[in-house]
Amino acid sequence: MLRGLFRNLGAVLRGRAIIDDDLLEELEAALIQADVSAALAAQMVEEIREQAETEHISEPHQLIGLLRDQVQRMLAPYEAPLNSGADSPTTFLVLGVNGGGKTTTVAKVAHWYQAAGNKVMMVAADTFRAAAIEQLEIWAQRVGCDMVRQQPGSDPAAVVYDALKAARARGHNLVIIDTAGRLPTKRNLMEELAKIGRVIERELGRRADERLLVIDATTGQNAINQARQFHDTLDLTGLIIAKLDGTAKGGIVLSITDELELPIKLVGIGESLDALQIFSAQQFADQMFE
Ligand SMILES: Nc1nc2c(ncn2[C@@H]2O[C@H](COP(=O)(O)OP(=O)(O)OP(=O)(O)O)[C@@H](O)[C@H]2O)c(=O)[nH]1
Ligand SMILES: [Mg+2]
Repeated sequence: MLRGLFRNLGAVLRGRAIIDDDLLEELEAALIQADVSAALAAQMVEEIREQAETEHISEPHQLIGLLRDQVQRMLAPYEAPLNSGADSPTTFLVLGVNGGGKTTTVAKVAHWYQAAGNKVMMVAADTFRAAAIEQLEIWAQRVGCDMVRQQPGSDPAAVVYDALKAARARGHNLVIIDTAGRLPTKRNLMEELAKIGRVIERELGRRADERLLVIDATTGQNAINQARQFHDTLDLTGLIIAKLDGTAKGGIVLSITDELELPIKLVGIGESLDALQIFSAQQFADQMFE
């Protein structure tokens, strides 16, 4: 359960008598503080101001309803289900910066599909970080799904190649690939991701059915540039916002969809296997002021 993603907005509106320029400026500042980009915050508040005027809304607390509807409207186009492949195995490639929540998300998604009766395989394509393979292995045991691994330090693209062959041979219908955390400014590491992408395309005859960037909701505006760079390399199909339970700054969700126009497929709301939700614009907007 999420609460108060825009906690500070409520604080601005509470105890105010009238809607004036002062209040609207504070509202804009509060949006920016909640990780909405400055340009978008200005645009949102301007829209609210005009709407309040035409609808003769004068009570500050009524702005909450306007904001909630506005956020819901803004985000509704970015709801989208996960793609499944034309042929088995459906393949998801999960990527992102260090520590964003990739491995945990892989486990949650695996758990979800496995519980729905799919035969899921996890792929330990983070061969770089010490203990990354063991971490995924523990998750695979908990989920009760198979995992393909190689030695630490081996070529991640080769692990993926093996995994896709094994999935076909053993009848897995969903392959979820965990990759090493990386900064998108690191050329060689981005090339490594591109290579994984090419191996998948060669083996499946199509690109990975989902190329998912996991974004840590607590990262702030940085996340937008990073996402753009990952998108340039892998032509992302969607975003997963992890750690949304750990922030009062839900604004990143607005900024990033506005900038990148990519769907948000899932949100992570905790560390356990079931702390995963399909992204809902309505739910997100409702939880803003709770
Ligand atoms: N509160 C909360 N914590 C999360 C969530 N998702 C992941 N975490 C925590 O974030 C930390 C990092 O998660 P990982 O899944 O290991 O992140 P990663 O992106 O795989 O990290 P690297 O492989 O090192 O790049 C762990 O302590 C997780 O328990 C979430 O939705 N909510
Ligand atoms: Mg990891």
